[in-house]
Amino acid sequence: MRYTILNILREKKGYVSGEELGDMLGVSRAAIWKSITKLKEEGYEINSVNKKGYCLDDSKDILNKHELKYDNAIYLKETDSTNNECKRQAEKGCADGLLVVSEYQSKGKGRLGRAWSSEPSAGLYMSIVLKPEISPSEAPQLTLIAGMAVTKAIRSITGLKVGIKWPNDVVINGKKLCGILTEMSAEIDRIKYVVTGIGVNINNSSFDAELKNKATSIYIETGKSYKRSVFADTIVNELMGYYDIFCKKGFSGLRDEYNKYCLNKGKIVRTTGKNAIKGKALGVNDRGELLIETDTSIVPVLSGEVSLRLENNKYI
Ligand code: BT5
Repeated sequence: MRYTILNILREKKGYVSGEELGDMLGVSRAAIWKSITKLKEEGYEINSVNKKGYCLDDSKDILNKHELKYDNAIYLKETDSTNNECKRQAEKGCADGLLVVSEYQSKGKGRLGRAWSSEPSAGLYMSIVLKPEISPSEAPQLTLIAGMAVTKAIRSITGLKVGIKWPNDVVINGKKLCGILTEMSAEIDRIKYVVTGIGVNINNSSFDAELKNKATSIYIETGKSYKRSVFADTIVNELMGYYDIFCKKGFSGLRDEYNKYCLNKGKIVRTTGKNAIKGKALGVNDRGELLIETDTSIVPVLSGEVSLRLENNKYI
């Protein structure tokens, strides 16, 4: 009942008396008061004024199952990692498209054993279970698709001109706003499931010394707070739209759009590690590999680290 009350207060955008709410729902004013108290405990800001009734301040960023429009979602107050929770759900046989969103991650993960800093209630931590009929070697393409979904969502919600640093970072002004981690469970030639995890810095007002120079948030870039639920729903909708195209046509159907978002394209990049190469990035091919034009040839890079040289000669 409390969410019906919440929806009414949201629609009315002003004071609604306890009596009116009681009449609408066929319950006593005391029952309304109880539900309002519960909503306040969940973090909603509801003003109660004698003789006027209740009024919702709808600007607050509250994340819970009710705030998520996407049907197949699990919301957790805390988990080790939303990727891990998705894997546990997938092992229990959950459906394709299950979304897990959490307020906080105690062991948020990046790639290669790195950590993802997960400030409680500031960032968005979400993962989705996908069961595409593709070969394991194509799974990294889902990371690219998730990057496109996040980029499109952030651009449409905030107007910020974010882009993708191949393969998995969504960045602006040389700083990282979002990271994506795709993991899979597979047999030699068949995927059992893929988990794509997305972390977006939304309302973080600062970062610790280690991240300060390389991380940013939507709040830092715009000066405005946003609702994480809006980002979660928009990202998952964009992602499912791209996923549909991907399942029908493969990554080749999305390559041109990816290249429009890809900040590496046309820039000098260098790979790291053994046999590192340096050259001009030409964008990605139909398999999602980054093509790098060196002095002698064009080399497709499958995955891994690629630094990108910005106009100020700095690498990110
Ligand atoms: C990533 O790894 O960027 C993938 C991050 C995926 C996080 C999501 S959150 C939901 C889901 N559940 C998880 O447990 N993970 C996923 P990588 O490219 O390896 O980058 C990791 C590096 O980014 C770290 O070593 C830091 O330098 C930096 N970093 C850590 N936390 C950050 C943050 N909040 N914002 C920006 N940069 C961060």
